[in-house]
Order: sequence, then C-alpha cells, then structure tokens
Amino acid sequence: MSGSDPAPGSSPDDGPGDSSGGDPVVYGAPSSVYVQAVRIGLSLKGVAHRLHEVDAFARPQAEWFREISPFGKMPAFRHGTVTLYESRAILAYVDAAFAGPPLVPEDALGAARVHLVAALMDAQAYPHWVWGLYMGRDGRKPAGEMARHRAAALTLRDALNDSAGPFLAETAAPSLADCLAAPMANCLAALPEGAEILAPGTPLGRWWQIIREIPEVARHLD
Ligand SMILES: N[C@@H](CCC(=O)N[C@@H](CS)C(=O)NCC(=O)O)C(=O)O
Repeated sequence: MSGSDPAPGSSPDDGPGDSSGGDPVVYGAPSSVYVQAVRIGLSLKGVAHRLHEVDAFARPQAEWFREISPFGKMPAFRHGTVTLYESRAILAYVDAAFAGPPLVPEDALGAARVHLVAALMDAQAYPHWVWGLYMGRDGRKPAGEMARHRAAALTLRDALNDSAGPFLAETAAPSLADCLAAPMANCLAALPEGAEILAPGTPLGRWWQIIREIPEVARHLD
C-alpha cells in the first residue's frame, strides 16, 4: 500500500522529488503523529502513497521544505500539481479526491461531529496527551506542568466519552477524526495515564481496542 523513499529522498537538501508519477507523496517522519494520521487516511481510502522522509525537527530546515510547508511542520503533501500542508486539510483533500470509504459523513451533524473531534485532537490531544504527558514522561517535565496536562487530558477524555461510538465522532466506520486520534492515543497508551484514559469498558477504551486492530491504522502506528 505504501512505501518509503530510500536514502536519496531522506536527505533534507535534495528537494521534494518528483510527484508527477501518480501516487501522492507525504513528507515527514514516520514517527510523527500527524504524519501517521495522514498515512492512515490514505490507507483507509485505499490510496497507495510514498513517504519522503524529512525530519521537521532538524535544523536548519531545507528551503524546499519551507516552500511546501511554510511553517516548517510535517506532514506536507503533494499529489501531481497539488501541494498542501496541515493534516486536516490534507485528509479532507484525500477524502474528496479519491474513491474509497468516506472519511467525513455527508449529513450536516455527522460532518460537524467529525470536525469537532478533529479540532479537539489539534487543540487538546496534541498539546496535552502528546506534547505534555508523552513528552514529559519519566520526570522530563516539572510536576506542576504535568499536573496541568493531566487535568486537561482528563477533561478531553470526558468530552470524548460522551460519544455513542463505535468510532470517535459516532460514525459507523473510521473517520478523519479517528485518523488523527489513533496516533495520539497510541502515545498515551504507553503511559500510566493511558490506563486511566483508555480504560477498558469505557467508550474511549472500547474505541481504542477496535481502532488499534484495524490493519490500515495499525501499520502506521509506531
Ligand atoms: N497542525 C499541524 C501540526 C503539525 C505538527 O505540529 N507537526 C510536528 C510534528 S508531530 C512538527 O512538524 N514539528 C516541527 C517543529 O515544530 O519544528 C498539522 O495538522 O499538520
């Protein structure tokens, strides 16, 4: 389904490569939760893609990368003449441009729920689950800061547990929101807080048991 550019494509200085050949190209590191989200979306749609490895955390960033990702964040994306950045925009494009199961429902409320959960992943899950609890694990951040992340992480858990499931935005199949949420929950799952937030028997815990086993998702989780 997906491949990874070999060594020549992984140097930050050798340009974005040729994306005119058909398959979309995702630029970023396979360990990035946002890169994983986009790759999950492509796989769920059944779209073959290439990963062009770029480490957006490395400095200096290559000029060609800043041209396709002006804020220097991964992933960036190319499909023929189309160039995009920001995971939610990329996923929306992938959903609309390719056949395959929809990542956003057509009905107004269903679509709104997906966009709400996707927004929560950006605004709450990334800063608190990933950047806060995961990056601060094993005493890497001060206790006071960790307490703030823990409180926000639990508020997010409570909001997500309001969903009737089976997927996070109450869709019958994985949506754009699940593409973003699965890699972030995967960071959490490795932590003591994960046992609480993804507790079996809770809506979020049941979701995690299902989503992590879906092959198109599992193959991109670190
Ligand atoms: N809102 C962006 C966030 C992307 C993002 O924060 N990516 C991180 C890696 S997970 C990154 O590239 N960080 C590099 C940096 O901040 O220098 C999206 O949805 O794509």
